[in-house]
Amino acid sequence: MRTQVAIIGAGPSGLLLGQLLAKAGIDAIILERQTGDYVLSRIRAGILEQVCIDLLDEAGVGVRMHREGLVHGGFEMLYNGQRHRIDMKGLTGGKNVMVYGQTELTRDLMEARTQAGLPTVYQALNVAVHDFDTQKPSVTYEKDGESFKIECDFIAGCDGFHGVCRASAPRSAITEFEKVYPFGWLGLLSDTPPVHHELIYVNSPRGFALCSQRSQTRSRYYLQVPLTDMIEQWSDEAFWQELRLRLDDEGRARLITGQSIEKSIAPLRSFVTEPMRFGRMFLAGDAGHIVPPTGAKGLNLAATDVKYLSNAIIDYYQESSEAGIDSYSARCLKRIWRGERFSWWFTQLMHRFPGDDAIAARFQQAELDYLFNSEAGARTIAENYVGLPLDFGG
Ligand code: RFL
Ligand code: PHB
Repeated sequence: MRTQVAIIGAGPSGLLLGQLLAKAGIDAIILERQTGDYVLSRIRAGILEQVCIDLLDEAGVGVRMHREGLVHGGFEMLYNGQRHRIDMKGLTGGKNVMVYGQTELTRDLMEARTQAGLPTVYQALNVAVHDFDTQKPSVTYEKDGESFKIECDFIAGCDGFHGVCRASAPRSAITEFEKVYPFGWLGLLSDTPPVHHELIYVNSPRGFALCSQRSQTRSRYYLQVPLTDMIEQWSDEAFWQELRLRLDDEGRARLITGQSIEKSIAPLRSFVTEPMRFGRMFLAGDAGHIVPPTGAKGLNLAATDVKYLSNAIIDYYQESSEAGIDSYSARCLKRIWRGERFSWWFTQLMHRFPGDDAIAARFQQAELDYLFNSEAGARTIAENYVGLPLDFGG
């Protein structure tokens, strides 16, 4: 088999890349280890930046998103029993974000791929990448007990944090930066109306909580929990009880609880790989970097990696130019580090850290006080939350 671009991973990064390349008439095959249903069952991101919305439109998969997604112009922060609204739209000259679940976005991309008759191999096992330091890379895999080889011009590693592509890069050529946080997020999805029409980020003495949503009838809530907690310890009732304790009176009065549809614990990590290109293999999305979810940046950074990569590959074929390929890694990393910094900062601000002393609590309090009472402070958080434009300066 031969293709121009072998894409490893059919998460949002791989599927979006496949779509953008197909629009430009470039062939790609996607190899995915799991089944399509499994990919759709992972409940993850919920917030799309404008840049990401624009990319989905460009890929031709934005129709349902615009119909069903909820546009948000602000969010609330709850601290010390008081709520403070960050007026994103007002503070950024009219920018919003969109509430639209990663599951839905992935489903839209999958359907567009199927409709266009583009090839995706699900349950591709033992995927291995070869010779990406030459002009003739290839990928091998097994499916239903048979072995296959794909020859290609480029390999796109869109295979997430536990994928094979980053792991196959020569150790001497790679630098990894990592910070693991001493807690996780316990998430619960339920078919209940959200407690508030906008998101609420909560810093309470019992730890962080987040009230998010997927629609006007579906809620997504998170609680900061110790890393040692097991999901079996958290009945739905225990979750709701703990959430109530972290909310304010208004939140407690309005909270509607119900049976969970999904419940899981995710660890929090900041992680960056440098570089993101190894010869003819590129990393994109979670394969190259992870942020703690507090800033809602992971999927958005993945989408912009994919945009830079698709432009670079299109320029290679259409303009015979390698300039985009050569600058891919540096271009992505500049944006990624900005997202990493914000996500780390917002995580530090909103969580209770084990072993924190009295002075750490006062620093947090003073910083929140600054954000709530200074327009410059509020604008800093708003500007970062709505995200950078695709071609940001500085
Ligand atoms: P994915 O989604 O992990 O997809 C990678 C795919 O590659 C496959 N794969 C392989 N296939 C073949 N062979 C192999 N050897 C393979 N190894 C792996 C996997 O099965 C998988 O299908 O990475 P991708 O596409 O880069 O997408 C990244 C996003 O999923 C991620 O950044 C976001 O979910 C992060 N995130 C959020 N991002 C936002 O922008 N806004 C949010 O509001 C937000 N909330 C979140 C989040 C992530 C969370 N968790 C669980 C970490 C909330 C949470 C709780
Ligand atoms: C979500 O809805 O899953 C979500 C929203 C905002 C975040 C993280 C996760 O910061």
